[in-house]
Amino acid sequence: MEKSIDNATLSAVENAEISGIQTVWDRYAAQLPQCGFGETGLCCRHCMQGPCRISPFGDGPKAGVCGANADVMVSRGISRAVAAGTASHGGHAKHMAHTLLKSAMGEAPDYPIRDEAKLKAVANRIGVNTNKRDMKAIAMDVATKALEDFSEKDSPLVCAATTVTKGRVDTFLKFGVVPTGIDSAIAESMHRTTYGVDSDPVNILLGAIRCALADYAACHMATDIADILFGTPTPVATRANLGVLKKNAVNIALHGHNPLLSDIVAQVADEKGMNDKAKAAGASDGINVVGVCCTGNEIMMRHKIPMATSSVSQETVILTGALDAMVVDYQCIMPSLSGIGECYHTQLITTMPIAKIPKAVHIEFHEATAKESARKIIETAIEAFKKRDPNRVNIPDVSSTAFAGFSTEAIMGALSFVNKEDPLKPLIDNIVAGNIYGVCLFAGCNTVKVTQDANYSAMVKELAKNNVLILATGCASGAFARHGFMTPEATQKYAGPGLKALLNAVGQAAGLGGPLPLVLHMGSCVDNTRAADVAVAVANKLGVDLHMLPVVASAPEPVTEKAVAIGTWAVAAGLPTHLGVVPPVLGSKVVTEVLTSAARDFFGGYFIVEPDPMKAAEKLIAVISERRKGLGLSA
Ligand code: NFS
Ligand code: SF4
Repeated sequence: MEKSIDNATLSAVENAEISGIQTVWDRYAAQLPQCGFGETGLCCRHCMQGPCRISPFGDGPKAGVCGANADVMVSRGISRAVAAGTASHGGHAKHMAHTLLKSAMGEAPDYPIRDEAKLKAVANRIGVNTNKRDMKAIAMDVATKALEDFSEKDSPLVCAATTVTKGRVDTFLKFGVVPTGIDSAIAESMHRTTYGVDSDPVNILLGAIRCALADYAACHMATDIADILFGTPTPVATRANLGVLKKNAVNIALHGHNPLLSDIVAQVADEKGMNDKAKAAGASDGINVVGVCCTGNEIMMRHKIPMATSSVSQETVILTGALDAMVVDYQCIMPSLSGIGECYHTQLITTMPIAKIPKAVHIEFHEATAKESARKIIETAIEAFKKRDPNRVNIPDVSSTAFAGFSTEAIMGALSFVNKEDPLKPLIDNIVAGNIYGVCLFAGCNTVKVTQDANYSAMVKELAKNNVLILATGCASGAFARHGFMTPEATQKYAGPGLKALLNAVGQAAGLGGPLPLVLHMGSCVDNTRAADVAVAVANKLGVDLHMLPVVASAPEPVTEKAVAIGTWAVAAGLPTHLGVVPPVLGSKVVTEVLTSAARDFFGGYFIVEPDPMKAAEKLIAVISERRKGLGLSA
């Protein structure tokens, strides 16, 4: 199998091979064949009588020592993955909410309220009085309400209940999956999946859905507060891929997730004093900040910072020999980075107390002194730059233009150029007329198990040709950005006639002088809720619920437990959700059946597992067609 279809990735990996450096692909090869028990979800280590395993082929024992059968093992495993994903997004969101609170109390001077309109909108939505109150008072109440969403309450989470359709709330109530606390939902999932608690696979899966809805609340909160503190994204043009590194600059990559770190480093990197220091060290182009993974998406949208790469190819940024510091916060950061950094002059800098990596320099990041920490980080990068070996610099000359920053507000803003009074009308009219056949949200990671970007690239072309409007978040955004799919040229090249006409009309009306890009970059993984917001607005306007819309989701190359949590809430939200990698559930007929079929009777959404990208696109188009028929539209 080819490692990637991205020439920059391939060139960097070749550098690694020449230098005898192991990358993620070598370590994957060393793991093969991977364990069939684990791959099918049929191993359990939840107690010390284990490990227990059940053969997926039906030979050998049919249950673990305690009697847990295949269905119990698999459902518990997937439920714990959802809980871990929710804990990740929850941790991120809580960090944001604490910072908003500190900002309101005057304890985080580097985090002013940047978007007062968003603050007011969120406040009004969650029931905080905004009438004649000052911003800090409103922010204090918003942060407090957000933090209350973490522990158990006697009411549904405000961040979820106020952002979905009435129909969804009713469905969630009917099946008893309304979470009443983000942290308590995670705790409950851990409890019910531990030794000797829940042994009913369907009940366990309903628990997983409840937890996934807590994940949705956390994601929505993280996005809302990021916009309040750093500004709601608006479309910007920037570039993506390893070619954005500069030979004559101090190159700093910001990798991880939370804009609390990356946004401040991006701001400080613009300071004249910092750039003068870099120049004094011999970097004639000053400081060049680039992004990796989701925090890269955050600063791409808000600061036009170019995206170096994402996800599975994160090591390649170091392999260019031109990266002076890799600065990380948390999540999706391979521990291998420190070893690879050591093969070069690259300084790995950890910043969060919960995410240290041996041999990295740890510069702890505190909200109270954020810019001070950011300066220290940049100075450390400048020191590392002095040790760079110019002979080992090999930056692939590969990068693409990428338009980013299509927040819900930005999309509505663009549509309002077409119809000021009723911005959704042009979108809905075009869906009804069939010019827009449906909508697909691409999300999730790149995985070593699939040729990097191959699924994204094949699927987007097929869907766009069939007039499906494409939205993207997370490392899906990264993939599309690197391959030039986030450009007006891609619209001209790949969009079907109806889609092209709409993207053109909106782009022209918005004064872009051309069409909107083929793929609309909606942000990081927590920003999947931005896409959900658009779907909810359309559903409300049409007076239908989400499970009736011709809207689908796809994670063609998923990796993380966060992706499992997001996929699960997408299904609960009523979306047919494609996965391009088989999750560890095949060991249980019951779980496989519930996730791919029965879930539909409960929530309208379900998983479509299809590793072949062309077949996956066909299946999604068929689903869209079916839903159009359901709404009485041309199919
Ligand atoms: Ni989402 Fe984003 Fe990327 Fe996957 Fe990781 S960075 S939060 S989990 S790998 S898309
Ligand atoms: Fe084995 Fe049951 Fe313990 Fe799991 S919980 S390790 S199946 S005995």
